[in-house]
Amino acid sequence: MGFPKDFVWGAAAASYQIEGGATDDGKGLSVWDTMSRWPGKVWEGNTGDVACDHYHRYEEDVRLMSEIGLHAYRFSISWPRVLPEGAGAVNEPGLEYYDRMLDALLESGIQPWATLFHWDYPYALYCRGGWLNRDSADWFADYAAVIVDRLSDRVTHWMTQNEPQVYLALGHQTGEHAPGLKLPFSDVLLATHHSLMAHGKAVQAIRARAKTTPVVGFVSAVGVKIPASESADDIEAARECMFAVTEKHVFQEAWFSDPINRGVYPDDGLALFGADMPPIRDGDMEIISQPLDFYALNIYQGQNYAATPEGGCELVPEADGRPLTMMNWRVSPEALYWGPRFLWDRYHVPTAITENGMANCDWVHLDGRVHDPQRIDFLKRYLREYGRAIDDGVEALGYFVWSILDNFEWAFGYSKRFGIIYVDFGTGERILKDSAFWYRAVIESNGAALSEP
Ligand code: GCO
Repeated sequence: MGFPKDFVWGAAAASYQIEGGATDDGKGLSVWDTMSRWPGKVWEGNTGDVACDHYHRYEEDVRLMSEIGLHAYRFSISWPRVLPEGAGAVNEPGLEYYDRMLDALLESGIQPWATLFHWDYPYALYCRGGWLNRDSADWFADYAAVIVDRLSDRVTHWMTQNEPQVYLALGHQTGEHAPGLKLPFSDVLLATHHSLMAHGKAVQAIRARAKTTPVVGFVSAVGVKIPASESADDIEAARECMFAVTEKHVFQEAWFSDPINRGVYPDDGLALFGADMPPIRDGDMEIISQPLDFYALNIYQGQNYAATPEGGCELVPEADGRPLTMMNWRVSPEALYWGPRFLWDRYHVPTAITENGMANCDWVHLDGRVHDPQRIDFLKRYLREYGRAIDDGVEALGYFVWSILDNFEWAFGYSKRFGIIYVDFGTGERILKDSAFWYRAVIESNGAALSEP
């Protein structure tokens, strides 16, 4: 299996999920700070107030990353930590925190991959209409400029937004995620349009201001449609389904990937959404479709699709008792072949897997260790499939396990453990899980260890 020589092996996390320090040193509130306090929104009323306390323990965490041998660490910046009101005055201590964290990474030879926005939207901007306000695209670009001016001497790899599908569909349509809104679909489409424009304007800001040549990507939550067999008919059916827009929500790949990579909204979606579509002004689509250096894929699972006799595609009924993770997500390794493959075939933009992993039933065993054989098996199966995609010509920059640490899993609070490092949320103690040691061997061998049974 040929992982390229310069393939980047990393792990990922996001600000609200690990930092804590929710009101420290002048940080403003995010919509997750506020919504996590609403009764019944998050499991057992958990909040990110302390989380992994990474804000105070980042040095220890960087040491652990270095023990695992990570080449790179994907993190996100808390927008309200840097701009407490979302726009305007800069909170210098917030920037100093990211300075210190980056310096620690670089001293350990770990390359930072920075995500500008991973869902902790400034509450003050939400009060000004948030993503419904057309100015939100400029607010984001201005924030991007502050970050790039300060950090781009040390950061080269940038991602604008993480999975806007999720905060738009779950945060603005179903209300499960912050800001907890249940808006009419026309408003969801309007917010989505502004969020896409924010992405494009941030790419422009990064390219215009970066002090070192930037490598820029957009992070998509990819629901993969896996061909039920490798017959040409099933492959083409799954491909068609993967990019079809057939339902009235925005959690559909092509609704983002076509505007971003091709500068157009897909025709089937436009026809289906009809009068709910917001007005699109001249120049908007050009802003959205800034050329990218990579398309970043968060892939956890896929479903099998087969060709129908009429030439369409259909979901293959799922087997009872199929393997599921603690999120009840399918163990479906081929998603890491077909997801990158279909996206590469369609857009020819290099891929990176910026999240992949599983919630496991982890605890500290009697011997004081955390044994997580399911996670090792899961990651091995998925990584073999990404290796196969690379062998078949998909260009690939790197792979990031989600997550470096157990953390605040949004509406599920601390009830789900995704880390390769165990965190005791009472004491803050960290323990490397077996999967962390296994991953070290994978990294050291540049993937050769994946062939071991
Ligand atoms: C996402 C987010 C992460 C999650 C992870 C597990 O993909 O939903 O980027 O923040 O924690 O994916 O659900």
